[in-house]
Amino acid sequence: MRVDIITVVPGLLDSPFSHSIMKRAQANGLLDVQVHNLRDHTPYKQAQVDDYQFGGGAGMVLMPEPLAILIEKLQEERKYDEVIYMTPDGPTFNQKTANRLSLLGNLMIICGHYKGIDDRIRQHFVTMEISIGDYVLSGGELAAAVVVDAIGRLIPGVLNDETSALSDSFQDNLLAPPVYTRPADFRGWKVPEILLSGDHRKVEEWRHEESMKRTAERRPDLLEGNN
Ligand code: 6GU
Repeated sequence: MRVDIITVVPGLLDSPFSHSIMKRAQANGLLDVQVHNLRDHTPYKQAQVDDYQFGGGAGMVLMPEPLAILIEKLQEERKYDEVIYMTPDGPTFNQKTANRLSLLGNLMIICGHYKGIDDRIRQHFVTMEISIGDYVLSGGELAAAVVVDAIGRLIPGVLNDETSALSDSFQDNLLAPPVYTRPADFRGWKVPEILLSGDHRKVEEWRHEESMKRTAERRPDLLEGNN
């Protein structure tokens, strides 16, 4: 999967894809994340990319021209399955959306800053909008990192143990069960006996029950199928 991210703060995206699973996905050629600095593509002097909003009011807006120039330059190089705008007023991101996007080939992600981007870019280029929750971040970059991480780990071949994404919380609208590792007795706090039994069928039954219990306690909305 190829992901092109447009931002005015590229430094915010230096690290998120340089470690752990995202690093390995890129090293293995399964994921290619390219970050583009909008300022490198503006036709305006002093690398201007934003301006005051028409009608007045506080806060700058990313101008349409630099965005259109960069978007069209990228679109000349490849066809994008989605042109995504990160915005708190978009539909909330969830595992179902992550699953769908993980099967696509080329994604473009536009990060807004300040008050956002000129609405004409949303109307004429953007095919999909994403929010990561009901709170406001100072820009779309951290949200884009969240989305690319959630999608990237789902790309076939990225995780070592292919089944491990299947047992994630939310994959079946259930939260994951508790997990334990050595020692079996830590300060007198014991691991549930069944996990030490070696009876895989019993273990799976136990895990399923714990998932149900956890979900009922913490996220009853998931059991009601409201997500
Ligand atoms: Cl995608 N962008 C910004 N700026 N704030 C957010 C968000 C996105 N999702 C939640 N809050």
